[in-house]
Amino acid sequence: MKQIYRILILLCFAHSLSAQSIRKNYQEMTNYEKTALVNAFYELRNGPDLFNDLAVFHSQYFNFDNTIDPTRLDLHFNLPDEAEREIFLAWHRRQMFEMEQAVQNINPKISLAFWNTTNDQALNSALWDENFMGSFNTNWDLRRRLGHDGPLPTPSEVSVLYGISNFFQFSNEFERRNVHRGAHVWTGGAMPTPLSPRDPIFYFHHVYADFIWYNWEEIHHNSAYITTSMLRYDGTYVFNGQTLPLVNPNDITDTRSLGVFYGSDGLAKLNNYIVSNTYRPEEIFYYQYRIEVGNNFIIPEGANCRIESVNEIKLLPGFVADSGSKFVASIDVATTQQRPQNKVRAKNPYNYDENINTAIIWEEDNKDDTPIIIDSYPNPFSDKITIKLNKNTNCTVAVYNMMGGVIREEAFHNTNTIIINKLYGLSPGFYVISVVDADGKILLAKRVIKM
Ligand SMILES: [Cu+2]
Repeated sequence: MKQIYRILILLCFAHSLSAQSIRKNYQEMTNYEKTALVNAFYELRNGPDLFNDLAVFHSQYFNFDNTIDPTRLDLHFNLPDEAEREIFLAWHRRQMFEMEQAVQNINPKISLAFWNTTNDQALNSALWDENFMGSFNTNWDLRRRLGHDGPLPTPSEVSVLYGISNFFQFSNEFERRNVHRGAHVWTGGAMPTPLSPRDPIFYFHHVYADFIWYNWEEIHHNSAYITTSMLRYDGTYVFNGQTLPLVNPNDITDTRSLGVFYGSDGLAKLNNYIVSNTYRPEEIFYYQYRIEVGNNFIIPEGANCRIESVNEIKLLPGFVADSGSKFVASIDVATTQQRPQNKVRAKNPYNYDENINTAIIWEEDNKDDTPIIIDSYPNPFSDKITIKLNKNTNCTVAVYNMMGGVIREEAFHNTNTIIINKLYGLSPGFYVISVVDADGKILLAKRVIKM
């Protein structure tokens, strides 16, 4: 097979095309990137207002306890008992991507960035500078109360998450405890409410959550969902005259499928990726520190890719630019020198709605070790139902008909796999199964259908 490497190392000063992204800690952004991102956020609120649209959607589908309306889908807290509806990490990943695309439509040189909440906890952190995230508080009426209702997470709480090998268990612990919850309650104002996506800091927080998932997936390689579509990204939702595509959460468990990479501590590794120009006519990967490209990073014939750094780009074995592709690697000094003008930061307060701007009742961060359901199937069922738990447990399983009558009750001892057999005699229709542990705590209450 003949391969021709076309590599140009250029010095250049001005760009106008569009980007994919290398995301990083905001502390690794250049001044150019910081100002450009703030400008883009202000620009977005001039309409169509994606901040408000994402926030209102997020609040409308925030969470419905299955006792309120078991048929209604929602974004949060589906684990442990509704694993078949779980979408928390994937939905927020796609939400970050939607915001990043909107930002890049304004300025293709910039990406979203993250706030490492485990080591950046000072009230006077550069994060909250008037020139960075600070000005939004008054201009958009966010009513932050930094540090009031903390705490932020510790590094060891993140390590604990990396140590969990089961995906649903990881996701559940992540969502309910400090690593996710901390930034919401610590920031205050809109952030602990279902309208949290109104605050730009929400995106810095959820990009950090996405980075943690990205790292977890690099370790465990087993993120997987039961459902195959997601609210908003189900092929029917229209924003600004465009129907958003259907997204199977299993298709985005690797950020590369969205053209997204993460850099940290001065190094970004681009690998196992085929440039497709799916979202952008030219894919730009920008990171001001060292970029290493290789290990199956492929630019096929007809594809168009640019890699930019301020310091160093290293092409490693496994980097392929095919004949007929276009590839430019450039060391760009302009971005460090030119700070774009601050755009006018117009006041643009949200309508403050007491009903929605009420803090969520966040799950207590109790370190209990209650067993959780990691799978229950099939649903619909014909003759048996299997329920898998993350650990051995003593529990009681009951099957009810829709009138509340007990059809079956069975105790299980020291097992992590519960099989309820011989259900073929039941007439077709709806039933409810419950699993209650030895302390009387409900582990599962779920509506099932008999075929
Ligand atoms: Cu959320």
